[in-house]
Amino acid sequence: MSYTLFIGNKNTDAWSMGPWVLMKQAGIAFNEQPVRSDATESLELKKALRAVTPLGKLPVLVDPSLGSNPSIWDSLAMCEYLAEVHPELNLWPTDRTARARARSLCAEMHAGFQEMRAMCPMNIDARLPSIGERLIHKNNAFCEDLNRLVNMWQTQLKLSGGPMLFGQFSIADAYFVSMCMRIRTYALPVSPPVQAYISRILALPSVAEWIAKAEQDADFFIHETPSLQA
Ligand SMILES: N[C@@H](CCC(=O)N[C@@H](CS)C(=O)NCC(=O)O)C(=O)O
Repeated sequence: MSYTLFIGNKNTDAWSMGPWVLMKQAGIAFNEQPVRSDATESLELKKALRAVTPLGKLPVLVDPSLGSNPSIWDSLAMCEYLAEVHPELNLWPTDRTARARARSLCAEMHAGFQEMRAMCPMNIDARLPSIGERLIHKNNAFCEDLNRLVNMWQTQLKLSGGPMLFGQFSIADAYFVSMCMRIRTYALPVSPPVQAYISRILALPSVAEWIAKAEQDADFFIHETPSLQA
């Protein structure tokens, strides 16, 4: 029996994109169970998800080999779990120092970048440069998030020599993929090395596949988008 990954809408569900890209890119087979993200408040989403997690948030990874409690209901927890179950895939960097840094970066993403997340929700098939420009000029907290992201990636690419954050593709790249999508949608200004990194991420087969499906699967909801309501 293989994994099942519950995910949201491919155009907008940033948290689902990371584990999906990680599994695809690493060649880990899984069944995909889409749950519409516009049903966040409805019973339908809660019913579909309650069977696998009481929290009702996406994504959820189900591994039947775990027996009667087969769910992992947080994106970082599932990345850690997959790295543990598939050590041969080197999903984290093999070097201990690099691995400690990679974990720190992912933890920072998991808990931080609140303003950027709130003001620039992932919306893959849209192009919203005027919103990006307004945020750059009017929102200091947003600019701090963006600067931190750019500095973090630039420093890390310099340390590893690229092409990915830690040399080879790792959980860290999968974890930041939704930030690459936001930078594209809102045309956010980034340095040339960071722009080149984003282009390499977008060219990964797994990312290209998600984007192509997101463009077919598009829907977007203004109530989820504070920056569009001004
Ligand atoms: N920290 C969680 C975040 C999960 C999350 O907030 N998922 C959103 C979808 S992007 C969700 O399910 N929202 C619905 C809700 O909050 O009820 C993770 O890393 O998996």
